[in-house]
Amino acid sequence: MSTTSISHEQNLASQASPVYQLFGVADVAEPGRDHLAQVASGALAAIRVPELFTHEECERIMTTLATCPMGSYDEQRVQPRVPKLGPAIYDYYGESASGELPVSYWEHATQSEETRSGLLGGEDPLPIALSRIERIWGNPVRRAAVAGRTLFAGMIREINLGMKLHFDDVIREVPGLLDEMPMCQLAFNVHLAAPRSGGEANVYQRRWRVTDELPENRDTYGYDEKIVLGDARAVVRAEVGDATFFDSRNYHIVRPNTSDDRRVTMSFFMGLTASGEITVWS
Ligand SMILES: O=C(O)CCC(=O)C(=O)O
Ligand SMILES: [Fe+2]
Repeated sequence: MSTTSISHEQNLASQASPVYQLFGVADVAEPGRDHLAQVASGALAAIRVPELFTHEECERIMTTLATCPMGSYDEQRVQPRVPKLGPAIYDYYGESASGELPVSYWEHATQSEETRSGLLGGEDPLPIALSRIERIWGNPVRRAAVAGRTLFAGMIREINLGMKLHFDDVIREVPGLLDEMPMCQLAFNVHLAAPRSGGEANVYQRRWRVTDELPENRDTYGYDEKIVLGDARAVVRAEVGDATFFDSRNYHIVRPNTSDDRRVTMSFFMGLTASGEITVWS
């Protein structure tokens, strides 16, 4: 466990040239491009934007969601089970190595798009999130594509039992799949329902390295927590309506929800492209 009390801005160098840790979590009520740039460049572990969605918007989505059946990630692969609405590229990794997504992805995408687009009292919460991110970024934010076809984005996910230590990096997981290669991948989660205790995301200052694939370091779809022992850790808590952004290529874990409340997010990845635009997908 990292219990360091070192200030992220403190010079930690034991030699003449200065070194700064720069792995804090910033709460930003009025976010701008620079905050996202700091996360993307590794100068911040995460940012939390309080109430990107209003409580009323979250409640309306949660009410409609109660009427929608949820699927889950492949339960052979992802345990404990994570209920979700909408396909993730991750669901099709094994089948997308050829640079295409299978027909079943597109079918699932079309169905889920219909459900998601009515979640906010008949309105679609995704374009609302995208326009709010666009305001922060100051450049277009649009959906990512594969062979010219728009990908699904805006998965609704309920992680009550936690998620194992893992990273998300589409260019490492399915090289060449996206039409436009992102230079950096951020995880976006807006919290539609938040637990009173537990459910924090922990982000580690640690990217994938090849020795992580040794069998003793793997834990089914995730990785053994011993690989991040000694790495700086940032704890990301969120309340209803808050949006969190972190570099998903850093290892992260979601701790179990220890309350009776639900932990529901609308989630997608954001790719920062060379043109300065952001593309999103789930
Ligand atoms: O729910 C969260 O806080 C993070 C989940 C996650 O693993 C991700 O968004 O990549
Ligand atoms: Fe993740």
